[in-house]
Amino acid sequence: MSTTVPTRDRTESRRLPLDVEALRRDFPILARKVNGHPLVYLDNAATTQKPESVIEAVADMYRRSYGNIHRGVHKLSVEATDAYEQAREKVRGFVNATETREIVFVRGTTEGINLVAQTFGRQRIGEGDEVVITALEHHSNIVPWQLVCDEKKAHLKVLPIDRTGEVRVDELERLLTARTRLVATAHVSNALGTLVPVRRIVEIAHAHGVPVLIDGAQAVPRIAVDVRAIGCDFYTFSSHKMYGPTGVGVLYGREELFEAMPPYQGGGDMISSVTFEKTTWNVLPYKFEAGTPDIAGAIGIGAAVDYLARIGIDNVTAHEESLLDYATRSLTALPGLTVIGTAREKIGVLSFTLDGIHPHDIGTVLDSEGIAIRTGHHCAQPVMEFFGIPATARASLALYNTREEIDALTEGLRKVLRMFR
Ligand code: C6P
Repeated sequence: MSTTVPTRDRTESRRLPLDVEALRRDFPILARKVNGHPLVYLDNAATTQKPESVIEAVADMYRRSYGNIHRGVHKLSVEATDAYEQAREKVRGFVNATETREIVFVRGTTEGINLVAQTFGRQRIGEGDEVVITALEHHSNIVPWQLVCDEKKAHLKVLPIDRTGEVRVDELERLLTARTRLVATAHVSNALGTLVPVRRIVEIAHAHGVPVLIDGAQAVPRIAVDVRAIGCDFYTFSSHKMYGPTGVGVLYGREELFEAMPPYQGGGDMISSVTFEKTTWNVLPYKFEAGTPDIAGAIGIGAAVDYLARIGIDNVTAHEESLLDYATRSLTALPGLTVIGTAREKIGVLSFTLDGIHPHDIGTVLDSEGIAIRTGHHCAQPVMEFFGIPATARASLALYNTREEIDALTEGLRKVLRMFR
């Protein structure tokens, strides 16, 4: 089992070109063929592929040291508990949280946001209060707030975006009132790739005494995230988008807020004592981890953190920036192609339309060439509505993608143009 990752030195910036060909060999699935072609996997915003070290860490736990955690005195339970808690410590270091008490394992970003909405939200939001989100949110950062606002007769307010897909942060001051209870924003948009200036948003919100939740699903695999430097109150992300297994994710919350929040779900492990008259809660973070968690998944996210730490997240950022630039230049040379989302600061995601051709047809033709992209509204229907389109085709990047794969995408799109024009 790999060792604990020390908290990163945030002044360090090791920007080295990635040896992508060597890294690709870490991902067994990248060697397969799809429809007779080498796989070109460009659907990384939906989910990333897994390196052997993550697959092995999960398999190894089931093979050699699997038991339920926090419950047994026997050897396997103790080993599993140690490994699970070691993974929590790795995640803590990865996002630079102060304490492991501030790191709760959840099922993913969606559950992280729902947890905050159903605990902090239901406790703090009352009739006539307000929650502010942005216009580029994934449904996971819209619907949980609608549920609470409907229940509490509170108002959901939306910070607009401009035609490039940048959040109008200059409008935030105007939206905040004495009734605002929370600001919730994505760090990186899954539909547009916009990198949202979250530090600035936190600064403005905090000046009004308003806490901030950040949906980091698309940021964590791509850029260094330091929750203390950002200053946010909650930060949540999914393992499966950062080269870890599905079924597990992380909710970071400032200890003081977590302490004051009621539990999310009731069950085993989240209690300190239970009688029929009264139950008291376990300490953090266990208060929010009812029932047997995804133990192997947590080990897997720990292995994913190790993997990213070995490569250096700054190197991943540099690689994806350069690849996005190359992809944007290549694709915009195609006739009738419009990039949706042209923010000055963008990472990892290239959404586009081709005049007169439905994105699903684009996706189907590309699939026949072994190229995987996502088509549709990307669970961000309000973004599509804003741009007046039903859907986009979306290529999204990971550390293992290459310029040759972008060339294959460009060639595939030429084929689409020949077929439909
Ligand atoms: N976006 C995409 O193809 P879960 O499903 O809980 O792991 O993540 C939800 C989620 C929340 N916020 C953002 C910004 C996201 O991108 C996602 C997942 C995938 O874009 C699947 S819809």
